Amino acid sequence: MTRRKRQEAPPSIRDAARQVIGVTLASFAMAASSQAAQPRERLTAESVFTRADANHDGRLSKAEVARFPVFAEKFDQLDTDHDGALDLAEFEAGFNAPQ
Ligand SMILES: [Ca+2]
Ligand SMILES: [Ca+2]
Repeated sequence: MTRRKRQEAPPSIRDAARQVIGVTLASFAMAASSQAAQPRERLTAESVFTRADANHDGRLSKAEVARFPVFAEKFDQLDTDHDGALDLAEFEAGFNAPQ
C-alpha cells in the first residue's frame, strides 16, 4: 500500500555537497595562508614579467611588452644593455621605478 521507501537524498547530491564543502574549505585555507604571506594579491615585477613573457624564454621582447603600454613606451630606456629584450632585472628596475 504505502511505499516503504522514503525519499532519500540521492548519493549524487550528497557527494556534490561534500565536494562543494571540500572545495570551499580548501579555497578558504588557501586564501588564509596566502593572506598571511602577502596581504591581498600583490602584483610583483616577477609575476607580471612571467605573465607578459608569452614564449617563456625569460626575456620580454618588444612585441610582448606591447601589451603593456606603460612599459612599452619605456622599453628602450629599460633595456639598459640594449640587447633588444628586457630580462627580469631590467623589467624589475622599471617596474619598481617611481612613475
Ligand atoms: Ca619572451
Ligand atoms: Ca636587455
